[in-house]
Amino acid sequence: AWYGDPNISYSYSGIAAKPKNWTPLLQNIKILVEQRTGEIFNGVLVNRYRNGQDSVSWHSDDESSLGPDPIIASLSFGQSRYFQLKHKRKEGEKYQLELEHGSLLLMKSGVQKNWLHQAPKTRREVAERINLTFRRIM
Ligand SMILES: O=C(O)CCC(=O)C(=O)O
Repeated sequence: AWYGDPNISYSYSGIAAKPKNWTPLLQNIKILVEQRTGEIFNGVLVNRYRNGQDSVSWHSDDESSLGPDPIIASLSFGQSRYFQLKHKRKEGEKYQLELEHGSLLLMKSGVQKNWLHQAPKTRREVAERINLTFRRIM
């Protein structure tokens, strides 16, 4: 689901999505994320991973509506899942993080331009996870 300020429009996975209105809870979380990161956001994409088969494969969040150098804050709840990064040009340069309940990952300047990321499937028996990615539509 995509939530945000009423005037923004964002296209992802080939879908042009008008945002749902901020809920009071999401608005409060957004303010806390802005205070913690020092960045300003106007939308949040909410993804639910029901089990280990729900995943997001390699991509960059580099749609033109996010501007030339998107800054993205990713907040995770529930089941820990792996988050992997690989450099677009430097063969073999890759990282894996475990995003735990309550973790906040900030993808800063240059990350979307130079790196791909994914939240891969797992064969482990895992519970549900919710991930919020705060974005700024330009
Ligand atoms: O769920 C995650 O940690 C990653 C989500 C993601 O890659 C995205 O929303 O672009």
